Amino acid sequence: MTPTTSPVRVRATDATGQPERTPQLEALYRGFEQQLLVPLWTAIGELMPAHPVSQARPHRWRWKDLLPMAEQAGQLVPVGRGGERRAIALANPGLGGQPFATPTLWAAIQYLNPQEYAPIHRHTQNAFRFVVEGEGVWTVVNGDPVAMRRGDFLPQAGWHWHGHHNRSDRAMAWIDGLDIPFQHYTDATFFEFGADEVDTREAPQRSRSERLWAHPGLRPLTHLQPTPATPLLAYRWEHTDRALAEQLALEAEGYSATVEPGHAAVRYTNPTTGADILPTLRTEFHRLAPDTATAARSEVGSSVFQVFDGTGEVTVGDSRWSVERGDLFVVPSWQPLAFATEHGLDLFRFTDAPIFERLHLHRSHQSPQERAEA
Ligand code: GTQ
Ligand code: FE2
Repeated sequence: MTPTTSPVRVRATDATGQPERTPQLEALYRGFEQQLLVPLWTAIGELMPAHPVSQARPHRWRWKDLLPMAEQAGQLVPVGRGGERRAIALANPGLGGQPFATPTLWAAIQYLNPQEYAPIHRHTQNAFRFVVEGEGVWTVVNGDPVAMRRGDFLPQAGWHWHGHHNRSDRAMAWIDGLDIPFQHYTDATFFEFGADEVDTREAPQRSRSERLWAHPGLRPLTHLQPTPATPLLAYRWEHTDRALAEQLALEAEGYSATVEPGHAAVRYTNPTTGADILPTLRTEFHRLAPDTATAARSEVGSSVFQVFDGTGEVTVGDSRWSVERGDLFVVPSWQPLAFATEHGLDLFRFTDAPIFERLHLHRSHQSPQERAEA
């Protein structure tokens, strides 16, 4: 084939790699737009930064602002079929008003009045509840009623039927964590309605799942197949609390049992695999002893924390907040996170780390700098 144009000398680009905007180039760019095309050289800075730069921003929500609004919703908004849940989601200020705490994680406060039901449904989204105060609600997962009390962590795998029932004469609030944003972006979601009422004629303190699985290190021989989500539906506060107290006690006795000085931590795991409780969600509990400061750490993937007890200072990137019981805050991908506490701090954490680990995209970095000032 004979070339119809003679070879051109491409003009030099500027410091950001952009060619000089000649009239011909402007016409080409308009053509790209009309044909729905985008050249890499104008987009590469945002698409391929040197390290993760999240649209999500560090943000803190105070429990003392959230809880009264949930109570008001309890007065004004019924729970029933269609709306499904009286759950109010944290909307990250960097994510355009969507009800997403981070690009992958949903975090909400849910509220049930005395004797109220949240009807049964199921969805592919993985979920859990964590209780910072109160009791009296049973969450019924595939027909197994699970009591919810302060400090309990209650995972609930995708596609399991579930509804909630407040059997007490006091309202109860708790937090929900789900992978709603991740499944939304990736078009992976399915949903089905179940029964309108939640059967809690039987409402034991211990669920059937705990009777089968909550015996440390003991696997029922009837259940030797690994399952992708944990079969244990409640991780009770007494166990979490004791595990953390013992880590700190061992450290004080001269055995190094903490992740760093004064910082005890546990991960909730699936007893059939030892891995994370749910395929897309990691959950942990961290306890900082009084007068502890942690080193700044960055990680690929995002986290949501809820303060369970105590007070302290949290630094996430350029943000710094004082936090107290019930407060929630988000840590976007690769933003350095550090804590300092004078009186001690108990923190519940959930993250999307299993997604990144499975895809071999996980990285972390501990800042070589001094620990934060206590
Ligand atoms: O309790 O089943 O916060 O399906 C969001 C979606 C809670 C729940 C949420 C849900 C639920
Ligand atoms: Fe649900």
